[in-house]
Amino acid sequence: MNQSSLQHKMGWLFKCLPNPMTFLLLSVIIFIFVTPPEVDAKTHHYKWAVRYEFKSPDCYEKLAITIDGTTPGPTIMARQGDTIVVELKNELQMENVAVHWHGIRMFGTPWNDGTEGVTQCPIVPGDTFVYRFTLDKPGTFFYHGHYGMQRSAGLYGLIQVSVPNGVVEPFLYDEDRSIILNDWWHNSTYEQAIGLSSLNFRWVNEPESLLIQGRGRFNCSLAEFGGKCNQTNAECSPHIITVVPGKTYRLRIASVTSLSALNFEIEGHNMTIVEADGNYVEPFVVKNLNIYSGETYSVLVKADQDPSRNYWAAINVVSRKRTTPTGLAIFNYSPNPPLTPPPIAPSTGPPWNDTFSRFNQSLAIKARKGYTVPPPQTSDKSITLLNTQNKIDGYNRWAVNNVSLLLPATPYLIALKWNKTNAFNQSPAPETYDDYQNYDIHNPAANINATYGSSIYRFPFNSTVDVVLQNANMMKPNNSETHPWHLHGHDFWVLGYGLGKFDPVSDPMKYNLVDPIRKNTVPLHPYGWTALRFRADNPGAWAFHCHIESHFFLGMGVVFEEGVEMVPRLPTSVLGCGDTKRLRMPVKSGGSSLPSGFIYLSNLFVLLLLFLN
Ligand SMILES: [Cu+2]
Repeated sequence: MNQSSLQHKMGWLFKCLPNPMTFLLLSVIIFIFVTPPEVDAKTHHYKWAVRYEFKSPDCYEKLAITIDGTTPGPTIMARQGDTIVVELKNELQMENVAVHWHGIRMFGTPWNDGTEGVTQCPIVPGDTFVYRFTLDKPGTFFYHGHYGMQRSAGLYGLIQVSVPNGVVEPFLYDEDRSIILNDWWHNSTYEQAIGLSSLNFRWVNEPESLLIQGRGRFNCSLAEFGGKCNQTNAECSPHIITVVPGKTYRLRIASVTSLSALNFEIEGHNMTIVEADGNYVEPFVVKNLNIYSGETYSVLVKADQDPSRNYWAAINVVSRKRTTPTGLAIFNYSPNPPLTPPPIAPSTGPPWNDTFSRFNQSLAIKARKGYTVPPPQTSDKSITLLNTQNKIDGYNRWAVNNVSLLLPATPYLIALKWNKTNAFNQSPAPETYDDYQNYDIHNPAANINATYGSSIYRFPFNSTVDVVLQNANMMKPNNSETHPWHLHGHDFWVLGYGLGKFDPVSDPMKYNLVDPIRKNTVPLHPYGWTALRFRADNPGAWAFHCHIESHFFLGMGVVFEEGVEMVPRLPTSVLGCGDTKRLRMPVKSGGSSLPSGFIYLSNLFVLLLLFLN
């Protein structure tokens, strides 16, 4: 029996009993009848201090958000079924914080998703918040700031989840290497945020540098204040990927960029893509990999070239006109000196505007044979989300179906659980856009005005939902951008991509219902559409948004709710803002007001979901 069918069959039980009694009773039943598979599951404890420090990741010094002094922060390495506990202390002094665990579905702990405004109140300066969650699947994931634009200030790191002991993956390799990719600006995130949200709009512009594993290289002769840029600073010496000739490496690549779509390649080496967003994919060989913000991939690379020299690992911007120099790391064949530059110039990547080849790469990724979880063959509901750039009262915004999201002061999950109906607009969010038949996606909208909104989409628990993302022209003629959309709390099936306007009659007939890839982040290509299907089987409130930091900041997102009545009483640690100021109770260390037996039972519930998944 798979997880969804069990949840479906038990749906009546959830409906019949009030919470949290439902939850307790179910947990006891589970405890009696099920032996969890990961008997050796561990709990990993971390204590992190988040603060601003002067850093020079691309040789130019600026303030960056660090975790225990580093950006990227520490890599979390654990196994499927393990529990992660992060005691996060906000030492930013003048700024709130929240950290999202990207790709981890948070079964049973939706309040620990880390999305400020959706699942929790922000962590105020000086406060400590305890994130506790279970790693529901193996794969490559990451974490990042989800308050304001803190990801682009450097608050991010990798999560590497191995298969449980005794489980074998469907490919072989000798060692792992982490490669986290980012874009980097010299302006502060304050300057960026205020510029974006001013009536006198200031765009963030293209990044000054691209970073590989937190390291890039800016040409200091271009720096306005030369004294702050130092090409000999050890912080900006290139990242080194050392390999032994003949061995095969699994490169775990994650893109946390704030704006850029990237193309990654290793000079002279083919890469075999085997994993995307924690899902096995049918292996296929590429010379280079397009990766969008919010995506992760594993690729296998064999060190099978001339071992007497080093090679470039290079990232280049695609899908936006390129002004940022290539980001470089050194693929170092041991025992060559790691910093010896390769003898030839690095690749400058494919043409930035070759949408077609990127579109084809999207189409080429299929679920791995033998590991395919076919999607439900029909859906209960379909919504269409038009992506547009708009004006509201003269301000530049991004909108979905002409509504630009404003996160309420009371986070959605809390408002829903505590029945704070004034916290957000209770009328349903729009399921399609105005004048759908006649809307011309290839030209700027006739009416560029949108409205602010805080409505959400509410789906019956366990229903199957289709989402069609529709791209369009921006306010400027002949411009349409790539938007990588990320769904919290779920993996969805990618049923199809198209270029042009989605046809609700003929396009669904072309959906891949056999072996679609499951992902948590997917690109919406310029002037194109992308169709997804997911099962609303994770009780909670979940953000679904463009992963470009400035686009989400300017309203490009929506919120989904399902089964919120099944979420047990929230820990008081997530409360304390908006309408919940008076609800927050003093908490002992540990960060949760729930009795420990209750937490134990909820962990059992999570283990059951893992077992059945
Ligand atoms: Cu976007």
